[in-house]
Amino acid sequence: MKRLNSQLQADGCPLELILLIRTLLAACKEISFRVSQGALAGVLGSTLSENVQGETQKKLDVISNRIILDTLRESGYVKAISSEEEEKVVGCNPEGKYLVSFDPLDGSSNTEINSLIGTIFSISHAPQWMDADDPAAFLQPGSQQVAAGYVLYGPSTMLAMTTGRGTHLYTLDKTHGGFLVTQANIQVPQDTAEFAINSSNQRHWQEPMQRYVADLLAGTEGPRGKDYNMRWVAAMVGDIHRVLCRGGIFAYPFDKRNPKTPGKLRLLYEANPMAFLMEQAGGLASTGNGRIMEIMPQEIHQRVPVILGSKNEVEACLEYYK
Ligand code: FDP
Repeated sequence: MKRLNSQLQADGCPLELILLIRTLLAACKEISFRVSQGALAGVLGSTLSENVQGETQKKLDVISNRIILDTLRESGYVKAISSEEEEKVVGCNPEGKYLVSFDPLDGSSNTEINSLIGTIFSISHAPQWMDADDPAAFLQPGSQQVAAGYVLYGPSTMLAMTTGRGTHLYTLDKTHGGFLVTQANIQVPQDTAEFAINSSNQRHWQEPMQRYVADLLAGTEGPRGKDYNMRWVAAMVGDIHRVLCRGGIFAYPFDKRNPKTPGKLRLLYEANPMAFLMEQAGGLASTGNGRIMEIMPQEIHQRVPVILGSKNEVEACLEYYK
């Protein structure tokens, strides 16, 4: 099986980006180990603090954030970091070529039940004329990403990653500590009969999403003419991994509750990297009103509505928004 390095070289990745990715993945391997220790290492449960999003931080959120921050800061490849768990941009090496955004532990409420969690990351070029701690450097559309992916801490530790030449799946071989390509150029099936959405928020959705999901639920008797199944891991990494592997549509749509947060998921370190992976695998990623990767961010913790997955199903959903 092909090793990570060979795949990145085959995809034409510059050396410094390869080194940065390997550094980031070294941090993820450490997180994978800590996560697998669970209660034995006393890492489960919550801290007494909240992050900038007003969410109670789990111990593993804090530990994972610290591992990635320290590893990237020491590497010298990174100019600045934006993390879900850091209110402000963290300036690193002023000469660093890259910006890294990440959610250190997505779906962290799943730690309590030993279920799927993961790290999501996005890498872009750092504008050289800006100060290392200038948040404006991160206000680039997702189409500017040079690499994006997630590491899923499940029964196997898996990596899904793209550098713009297809999306590849890797599995961590713990016998030698390397990621091996286990599925190159994965393609999301264009059609599906599976959807993922938190239905408890239904009353807060806009009318197009209400109609779309009602039609899915109507099954063979409804306008879509087939029965759909619903799956919800409650960790975006887990739900997106399923959609990548066997198709589906995942939505965390526009939510009318708070006009300042029209969606739950964060653009820089959740929506953009997942959109890049999905598009590189032949799928689509939209807010309902446009391509996610074309959004010009206004601030680093911006939230956006997300609809992504199998091409034909996302297109069918977007018809309701026209
Ligand atoms: P979590 O807050 O547990 O980190 O990132 C937000 C996220 O998980 C996503 O991974 C997940 O899809 C979503 O929130 C689930 O939230 P709800 O249970 O509120 O729907």
